[in-house]
Amino acid sequence: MTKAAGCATVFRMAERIRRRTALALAGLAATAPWWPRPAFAAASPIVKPLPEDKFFVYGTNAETRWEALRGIGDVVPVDRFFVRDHTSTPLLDADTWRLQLYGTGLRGSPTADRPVEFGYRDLLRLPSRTITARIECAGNGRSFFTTQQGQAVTGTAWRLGAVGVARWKGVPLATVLRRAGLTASAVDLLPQGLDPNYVTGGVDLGPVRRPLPVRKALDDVLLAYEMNGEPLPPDHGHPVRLVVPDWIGVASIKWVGRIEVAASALASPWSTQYYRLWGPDYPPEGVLLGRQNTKSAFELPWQASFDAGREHVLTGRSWSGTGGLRHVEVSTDGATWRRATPLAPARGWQRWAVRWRPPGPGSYTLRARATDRTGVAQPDVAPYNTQGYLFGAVVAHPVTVA
Ligand SMILES: Nc1nc2c(c(=O)[nH]1)N[C@H]1C(S)=C(S)[C@@H](COP(=O)(O)O)O[C@H]1N2
Ligand SMILES: [Mo]
Repeated sequence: MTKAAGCATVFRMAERIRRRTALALAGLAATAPWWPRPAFAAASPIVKPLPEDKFFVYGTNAETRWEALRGIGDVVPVDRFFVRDHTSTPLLDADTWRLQLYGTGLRGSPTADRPVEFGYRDLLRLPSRTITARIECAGNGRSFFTTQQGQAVTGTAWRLGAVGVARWKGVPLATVLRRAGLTASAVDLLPQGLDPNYVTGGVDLGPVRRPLPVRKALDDVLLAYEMNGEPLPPDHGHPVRLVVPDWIGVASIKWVGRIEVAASALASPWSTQYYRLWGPDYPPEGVLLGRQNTKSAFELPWQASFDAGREHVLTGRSWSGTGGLRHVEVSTDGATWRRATPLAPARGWQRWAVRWRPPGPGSYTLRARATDRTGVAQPDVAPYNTQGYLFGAVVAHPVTVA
């Protein structure tokens, strides 16, 4: 297929999505506050089906069940990819969508009401890049602070399924920033979503937005318009989202509509109030989160049951935001560890397997522990923080043998 034909196909697919959702687009901003009004809030916060065999649903969020990844390659299909919405999935029209860039870090310091603009077709015409990258919520594993360490934390009580790997196609953010007139004095970006404002405790915090250092933006961040070979689905940011490899999920702003580019440091509630580490082990002002940590999970249901008297193959995955893994070990008796066999190739995360013949009927605890490229292994205990971010300790996975 020629490049132009490829674009046309993508565009036709996008067009089909657009027609299906056209009704939703009636009332776009009549009166404009300083941010664009939310285009539309769907009746259900998440648009795609969330069958019980693939997801746990918590309000506006849906967690992937790990057993739904068994036998699946590195790339997680959309039908089981986790969703984390602060409010609800908006249905946006790719034809009228605009990316607006403004701020003191761009040549001529364009203002928010006279921004530099790119349309969907403008992005499709720019040189594209395709990457396999993981998106993982900073709160993934949060429930284990409570169930494993007896600590109270705030936020969605995920197990380990707030993570997924996909093939993302789009335009490097660096390309768009340079075309928008990025200057050498730019330090921070503030990408923001077009989903409804996040309101909590009676306070309107505005659109979801979080500062991103220019250094990271120029390194490997993508403005993605395709996921696994299809136009981005509504729940994952249609028509365009950021993909910020190895960083906590909230950096990967979905439904991105505006990006402030500033010659000074930027902040938002997502960098001052949320997504910081607070607790007795941290300084009073907290620690700003950026990179993800190292985790491991078995491709098994919680409380999985196994037949006694025969050998089983346990499979799982390990991953790290610190740039690759050395090895993974598994323990089935709480005392001894053996190396898991890596399943090649590893893109986004490392799949692995170990054989297990349970010694007899009863309850067992399975554990998997990854060691990252720098030689740091997952610890037994995760350092406590009030909002339960970055649970990186080894998870005790209960199973029964009968
Ligand atoms: N605009 C916008 N972007 C967003 C969010 C959101 O609610 N609104 N959630 C963030 C969070 S906290 C995570 S973990 C990821 C989840 O991406 P996914 O829903 O595609 O899995 O999107 C991020 N981007
Ligand atoms: Mo998240």
